[in-house]
Amino acid sequence: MGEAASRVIPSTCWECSAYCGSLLTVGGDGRVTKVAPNPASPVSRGAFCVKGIRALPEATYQEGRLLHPLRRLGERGSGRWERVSWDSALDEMAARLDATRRRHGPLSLTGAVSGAAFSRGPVMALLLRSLGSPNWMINQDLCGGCRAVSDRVTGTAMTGGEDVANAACLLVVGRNPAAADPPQWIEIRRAKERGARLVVIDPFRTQAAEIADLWLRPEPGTDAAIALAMIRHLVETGAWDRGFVERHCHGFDALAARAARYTPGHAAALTGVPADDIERAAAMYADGPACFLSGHGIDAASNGVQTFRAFHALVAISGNLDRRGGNRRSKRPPGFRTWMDLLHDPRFRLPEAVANRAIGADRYPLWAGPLGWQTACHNSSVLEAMLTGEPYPVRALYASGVNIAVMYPDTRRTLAALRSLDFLAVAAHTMTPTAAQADLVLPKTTGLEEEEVALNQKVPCVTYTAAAGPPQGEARSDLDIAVALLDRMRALGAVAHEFLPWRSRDEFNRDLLGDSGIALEDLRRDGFAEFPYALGDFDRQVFATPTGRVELHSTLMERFGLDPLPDYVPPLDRRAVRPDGFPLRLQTGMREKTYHHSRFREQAWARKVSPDPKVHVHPETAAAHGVRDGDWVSIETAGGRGAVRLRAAVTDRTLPGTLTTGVGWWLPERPAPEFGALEVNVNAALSYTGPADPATGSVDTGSIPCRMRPG
Ligand SMILES: Nc1nc2c(c(=O)[nH]1)N[C@H]1C(S)=C(S)[C@@H](COP(=O)(O)OP(=O)(O)OC[C@H]3O[C@@H](n4cnc5c(=O)[nH]c(N)nc54)[C@H](O)[C@@H]3O)O[C@H]1N2
Ligand SMILES: Nc1nc2c(c(=O)[nH]1)N[C@H]1C(S)=C(S)[C@@H](COP(=O)(O)OP(=O)(O)OC[C@H]3O[C@@H](n4cnc5c(=O)[nH]c(N)nc54)[C@H](O)[C@@H]3O)O[C@H]1N2
Ligand code: SF4
Ligand SMILES: [Mo]
Repeated sequence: MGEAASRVIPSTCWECSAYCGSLLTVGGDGRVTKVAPNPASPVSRGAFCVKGIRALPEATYQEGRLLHPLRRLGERGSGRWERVSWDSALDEMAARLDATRRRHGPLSLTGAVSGAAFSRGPVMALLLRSLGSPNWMINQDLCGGCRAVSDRVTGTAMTGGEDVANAACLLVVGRNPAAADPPQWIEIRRAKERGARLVVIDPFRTQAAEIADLWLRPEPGTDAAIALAMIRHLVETGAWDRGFVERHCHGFDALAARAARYTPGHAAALTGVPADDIERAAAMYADGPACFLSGHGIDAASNGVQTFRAFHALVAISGNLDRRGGNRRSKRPPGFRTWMDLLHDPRFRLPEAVANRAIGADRYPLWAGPLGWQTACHNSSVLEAMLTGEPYPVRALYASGVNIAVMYPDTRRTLAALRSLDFLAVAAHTMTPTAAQADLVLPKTTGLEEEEVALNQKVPCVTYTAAAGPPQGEARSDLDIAVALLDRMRALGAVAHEFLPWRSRDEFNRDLLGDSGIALEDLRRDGFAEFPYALGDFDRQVFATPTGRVELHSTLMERFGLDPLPDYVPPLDRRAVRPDGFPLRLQTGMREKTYHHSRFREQAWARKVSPDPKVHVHPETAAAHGVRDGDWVSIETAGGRGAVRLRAAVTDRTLPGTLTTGVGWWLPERPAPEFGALEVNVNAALSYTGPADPATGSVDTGSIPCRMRPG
């Protein structure tokens, strides 16, 4: 073990989508003794956070980590388990999935994973497709799905490519980088120091808002009106890029006509932001190069795609697309395959008739099924199928790397759906409220134990995560589990297609690298590989839309009966007559520095830093409700199925009448199987069946009418 045998290897943290470069000190026994930032990483340039330094090693080496497969004893959720071998776990999983397939058909099998931002996304999708099912659930309807679909139909292909370092103006909308993306937060402050102007649009006074040159504070969910008024301003003042628009955009006149309705006065009335400030924001943005940074605050909403369409159109007509200091389009080394490519690869395509039956593909074709962004299905509809058998039965689920019982809205409904299944397997690191409902729990490798190769969206480079040492206990990677499971399914005659051709992670990663000229060995040595790229190469890297142009007027949206032009769609709490008794409005999802969603709630240091689920309440609202700072309060939403108990933080950072909270709370020390997830988890109070974005099927995680009482 001795110190003498220690070595330092470059890697990449994958605990969040910042993908910081790291340096791992590994002892002779393969244990990581230290995680430090890698100053050479072009992605993070030496930035890092406590989750990478502290939470990841603790998640890997902590007592209480799941180290062996577990098989349920007694009733589902009874909390009684027996340790079994991998062979017996996989034999049972194969037999149970096969029995379900024989009884209800292959479409009754489904998977759940976070999405194609990690290799486990395509692995899950291709595993299910190999078994003949197009159904796999992703988190993204609740995360970045609206911006992704807008980006795709508009043809901007720019999510992630913010060139903060070279921008003269930064437009930060619905994003809280100080908590959610430490490297980006450092970059923003650096840009500000060198004189870049910062415009922040956020109803909450974030750290970014505090240092902004101009802070617009809209009523939640009304941002599209600001974007359209900014477009109008650019059109009126001639500050749009005529050359780019004429050569590369489709539908400018129609957009201009739509935006003409959004005079500063009208937008001010809709958003609560003074008309002068909207005009000032537009003028500052027009004086570019300007970079648009967006986040969850305007995503995951029933008007999310339209809001993003307005901002994406603004980026395009101002000439900031794929321009130095603007928003870079996604770049790649020729010959490199991304995880997303695997999802759309003709080699791995299900027969059309099967693919089209993905749950939700009929209602949300731009989201679910073969034409959808990630070809996944529509989660809430899948839960409904589990509960009702409509449109067809979904009877077995394999969930990996997601804690859906906590992270999907309407916890009671999700738990009921999980309990109704004939078979549930969950791969996880700890016994979560999701894993606690399983028939089989499979121990998963962590980000210190798996080798991963990824195309970075923020900085044009390929990043590398090292398998620093052997997995603890018997933990296995998603690919290893899938390969071993498919071997057994094949022996049972249950494999419909050979869509998972890789036997090992090494083979998989080398296939991604393809003939890009980047070797796995180079990545192992450096932890990343930058590659050359060109900006503004519009003739070579074409716009992937039906017209081959940036579609300000979207022909795809039109084809599917959706409004082809961006517009302001009122947020949920303004759309209908407000239901009686819900006078306040709830915003969820505020990120905390210590936690990644529902992760790390078992770690003592993190609980010490952030012991309780907080809700920010404006002093006037608190006084009107008899609530003092630090009091526990109970919150219910219109359309929700239960209350959540949170601790009030009284502050004027939030708007009067707007309650702002985080997400992901559960208490591992509380009794199984819910571990407090019905009490302190905000999703216990939300609905997953309310109004949904017509393109993505996303429900609102903000702008939700609610009420609060002390206690
Ligand atoms: N520490 C930590 N970091 C994380 C995560 C984590 O759990 N913990 N999660 C990661 C993941 S998966 C994601 S998706 C990202 C999310 O990270 P971000 O995209 O930065 O999202 P949030 O941190 O939720 O910040 C959203 C901001 O939008 C504001 N907002 C809310 N409603 C509105 C609105 O209607 N209009 C406008 N303009 N603003 C609004 C909120 O006040 C808040 O400041 O963070 C990633 N990083
Ligand atoms: N109301 C509301 N709901 C939300 C949100 C919100 O703002 N408001 N945010 C949404 C967003 S943006 C997102 S991204 C989702 C997040 O939803 P999830 O992805 O379900 O959230 P996590 O807590 O990160 O769950 C990850 C689980 O996977 C395990 N895990 C961690 N790392 C690995 C790994 O490397 N491999 C595997 N196999 N497992 C791993 C962890 O043990 C943990 O239990 O939640 C969404 N839900
Ligand atoms: S911000 Fe923290 S958790 Fe996210 S990748 Fe960087 S070190 Fe890891
Ligand atoms: Mo997310």
